Amino acid sequence: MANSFTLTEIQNQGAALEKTFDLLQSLTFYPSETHIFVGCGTSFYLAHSAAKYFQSLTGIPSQAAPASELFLYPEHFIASHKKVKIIAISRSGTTTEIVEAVKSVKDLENVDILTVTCNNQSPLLEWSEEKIILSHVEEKSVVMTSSFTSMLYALQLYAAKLADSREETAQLKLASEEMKEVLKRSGHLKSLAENLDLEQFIFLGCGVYQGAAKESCLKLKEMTQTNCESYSTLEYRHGPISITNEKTAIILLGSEKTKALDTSLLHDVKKHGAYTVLISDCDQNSAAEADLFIPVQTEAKAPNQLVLYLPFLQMLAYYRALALGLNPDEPRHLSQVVKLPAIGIQ
Ligand code: F1P
Repeated sequence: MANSFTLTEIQNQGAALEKTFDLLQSLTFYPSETHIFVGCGTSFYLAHSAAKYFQSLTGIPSQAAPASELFLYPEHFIASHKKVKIIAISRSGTTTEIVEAVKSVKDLENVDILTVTCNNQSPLLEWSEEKIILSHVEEKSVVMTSSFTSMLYALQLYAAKLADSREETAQLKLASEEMKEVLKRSGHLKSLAENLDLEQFIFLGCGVYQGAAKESCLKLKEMTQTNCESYSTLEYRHGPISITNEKTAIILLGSEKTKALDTSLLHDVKKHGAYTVLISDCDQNSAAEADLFIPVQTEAKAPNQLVLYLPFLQMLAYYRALALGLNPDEPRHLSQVVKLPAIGIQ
């Protein structure tokens, strides 16, 4: 497909990250006692990874929540004696649940809002003490690709700022510079995508890689309606492994830290017939159990290199959509923004 918005947006991620880096250098932020990262769909999976990255860098307790749960169960997330920062993440800035979530907590005395969005007209901005507006990420597609990497990257830079870590900022800069090289290799999963004998795809990852694995699963589901699931890596043995057979592809987002565990899991699922893919910053020798190994070659130390895992997985979904005769720009039953009629929050 020569004129696919999705493809163009995936391919332009490198340039978008560089602009995001420059923007973040000009912004100032203030700490808070706890952080809650909220979003819907892709933006929620981003929240997963961002919260873990943030806590590991700053030591500030952080968690992720679907935006809907913040307005339904605020007591699960907000303690009256603690100062809380809500990180509201939304490409459109207009998704009903995120708007309702922010509306429901914005006037609480102990709550501040930081909005991260690609829409400078979002109503969230008016209610926010702090703002990260990535107006340079103008996606026309329904599925989020470049907006995922840029908003995640912005929140990594935000964490590095609050941690006052020049080392981490320098590492993150490296990652954005390396994105262009990664994009040149991002077609690595094309033949896997085109193998229609494979009927179910499982995406595994733990730590910050878990949110990225969930997002990769969502991309494939949205663009191709393929039967796919995602788990924290070692959870796969605890039940889900039962569905593994020779029509299963297991795609593991691994890292140097987990390489022994990653290898032994791949060994186990291969025994049940699965085709195994390892995407990792580990060396080739640790990838012996993978039918296909995609090295994330980078000078940036984990987990600053996280965004570099995504292009391979976004392109997997794109190529599979084409192989199935689908238009990646027009996912079934999905629109760019989910807007609900009055949802009657009590
Ligand atoms: C979130 C979201 C996307 C999904 C679709 C509908 O949007 O759920 O994850 O792919 O485009 O919207 P947003 O709140 O980040 O704009």
